[in-house]
Amino acid sequence: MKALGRHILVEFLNCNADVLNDVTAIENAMVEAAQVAGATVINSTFHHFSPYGVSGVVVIQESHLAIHTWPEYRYAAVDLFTCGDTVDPWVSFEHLKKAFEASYSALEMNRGSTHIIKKDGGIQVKPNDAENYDPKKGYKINRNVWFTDKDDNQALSLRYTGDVLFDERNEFQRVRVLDTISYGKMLTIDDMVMCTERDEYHYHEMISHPAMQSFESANGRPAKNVLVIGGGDGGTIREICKYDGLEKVTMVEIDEAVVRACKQHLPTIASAFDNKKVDLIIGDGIKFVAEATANTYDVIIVDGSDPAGPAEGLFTEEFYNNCKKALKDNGVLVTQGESPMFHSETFVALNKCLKGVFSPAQVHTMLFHATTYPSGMWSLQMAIKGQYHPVKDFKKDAAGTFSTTKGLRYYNEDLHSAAFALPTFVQKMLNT
Ligand code: SPD
Repeated sequence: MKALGRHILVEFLNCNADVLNDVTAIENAMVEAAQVAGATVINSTFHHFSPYGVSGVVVIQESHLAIHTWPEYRYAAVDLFTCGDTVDPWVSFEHLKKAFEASYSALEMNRGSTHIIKKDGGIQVKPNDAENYDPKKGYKINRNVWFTDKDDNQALSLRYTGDVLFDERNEFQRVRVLDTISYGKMLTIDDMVMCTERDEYHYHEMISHPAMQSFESANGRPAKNVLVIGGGDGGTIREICKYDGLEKVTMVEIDEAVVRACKQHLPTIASAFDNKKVDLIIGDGIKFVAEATANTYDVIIVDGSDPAGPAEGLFTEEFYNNCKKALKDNGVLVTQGESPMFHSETFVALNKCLKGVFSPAQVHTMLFHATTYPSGMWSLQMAIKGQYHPVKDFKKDAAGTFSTTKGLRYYNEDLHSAAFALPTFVQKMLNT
């Protein structure tokens, strides 16, 4: 039978009474229950009643999860409602059963059976997107599913088709590839956008070329030996392999699932893994740098995720001290620096950390447009193990020829210098 939604009504019995009276534990359990089932959480609100009991609801893109608890009876009434076929409410049920240490009885109902109700039967629903509406067939895309990259107060959402092309959890993180409506396929890690087909070149060109061009300007020769930490989607090594003078690029990615997902679903980004100059190491980049031979690399690029999970160690003084050691004299380091608007504390802390490891005069901040990262304003930090200045000493002509002949789409010789020009509020944040 076809229906608009699946509704599971659950009686959780003999639960852990303490858990049922703990509003934070219940909210966490309900949000996790939504996430493990693959739902996109929009919001949650929970309330503790005096002396006992908690009520709350988690609103998900695919509908909702709701609960009321009676700790004194060790009982919780739960309903799990999902629309579409991307989320299985029984996965949420299993999660909650464990969290409440409960026995149960449960009933599943199909809601809105399409034997009974008909689309467009009464009120005329106006299409909000004419291209997606066919008066005979209805909407071409009838799932309104959104992916949201957020912290507690800010978010960026992208609508996707509901198709999850890749979804794996491992000891490090959750890796997904989603099919977005306007940005092509998108790689996410732990519910954060890493890259999309449509705008990935902003990030990958900017994390690669200012550093590579600065190295060449400073040393009068192209970078030959490059190290990339992270970057498992392959976009950064794709850009580095555009340099004819390159001899070797070593890439150390901790999670082979990222490489596998991107080779399979994002081949235009993961296009350089077969290049003979690429040495891919699946391993811990932090350890790799700690053990690296001193004075080895011309350029080091830290293309990590945000500072949660395995990327946390990429934001420490120890890590950058090791990077500095592994760099040759006059070598260039660049690292993704988070956002002055979305992650302002990390942005400032990383800049301060690098200024301590190198010196304030050797650290330079760039901004660029990251249209699919929250706030859209993203930074890169460059540190130079030498006296070269990436704007004052920059050889513009060589960069211009390179960006034109290689068909770059974001980076060019003017943008190189412009990227280092910071808005006043950012200068103030960094005391520059
Ligand atoms: N918030 C996103 C920061 C992501 C940085 N790394 C992206 C990986 C692209 N190669």
